[in-house]
Amino acid sequence: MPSIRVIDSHTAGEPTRVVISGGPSLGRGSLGRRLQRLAADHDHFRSAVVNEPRGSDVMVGALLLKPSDARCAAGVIFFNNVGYLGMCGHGAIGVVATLAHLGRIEPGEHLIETPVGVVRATLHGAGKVTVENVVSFRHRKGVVVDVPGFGPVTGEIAWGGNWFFLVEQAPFDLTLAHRDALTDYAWAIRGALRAQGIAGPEGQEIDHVELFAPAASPEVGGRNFILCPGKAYDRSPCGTGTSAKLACLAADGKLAPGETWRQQGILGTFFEASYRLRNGSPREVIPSITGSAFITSESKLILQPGDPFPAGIPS
Ligand code: PYC
Repeated sequence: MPSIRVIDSHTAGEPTRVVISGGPSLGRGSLGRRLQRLAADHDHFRSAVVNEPRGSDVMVGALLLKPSDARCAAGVIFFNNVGYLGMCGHGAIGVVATLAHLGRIEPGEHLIETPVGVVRATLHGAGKVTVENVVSFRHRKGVVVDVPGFGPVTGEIAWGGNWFFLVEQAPFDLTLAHRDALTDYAWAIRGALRAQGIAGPEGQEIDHVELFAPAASPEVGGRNFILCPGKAYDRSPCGTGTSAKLACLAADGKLAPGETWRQQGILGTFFEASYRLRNGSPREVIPSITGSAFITSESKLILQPGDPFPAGIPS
């Protein structure tokens, strides 16, 4: 009977399920190549791990793999209820905390290989981790999308390891009480971006929408609400979304290299973030995101013969 060993954690409220054994054999090669094989030949595995009845829409999966780059402590492919993520900030923090929980790494610096590049992670201890993310940049600003039911909405398109449409204001307060209205609004924006052909520089779909509200106190940079591609909202301030925000702030000269930005998420939890320049120009930044992950369970997922949902219930 196939069984899959997993360790669950949450980072600032957002869950990560790390698969430590029982994953499909993906052969050798870059993580990008192995991600293609996972998606093409084993997508049922993704769905079995994160979708109901074993998971939920909000769960982000992280398949631990042998890295192709020998400098790295681990390779990882992130996935969610509908597909695959290039990078995942809260997930990377969860992976590092999980490797520490397993006794595979000690506090200090470690490299983690992802399909979109190698990221540097520093384990400070007690689940607190800083992830130096992939190069992030703003692609366009002042982009107007006509959103059915809401009218024109202006935003920025930025890459932070995933593609984001960042909107400075929302017609509802960014509080948990408004999560359904915020979800509907962000989902309408996402649909309008797609329908109007607004995409990344090589036609990439903008599949994350990030809404902002002004900071409630001077030590907070801002509060956000992020809708992920499978219509689940990020419970954390979102590592890649915070990276995309840093890229926009840097491009506008609103945050200096090394300066701290405290990003608050919809649950009120924080990531601390800063950036360094990649090539001396604020057009490309290397963000660092610090947050804490907490282990919530160690378990074995079972795919029993006769189970009508061995591949989960598609989201
Ligand atoms: O933290 O980067 C992140 C993330 C992406 C999707 C959910 N969380």
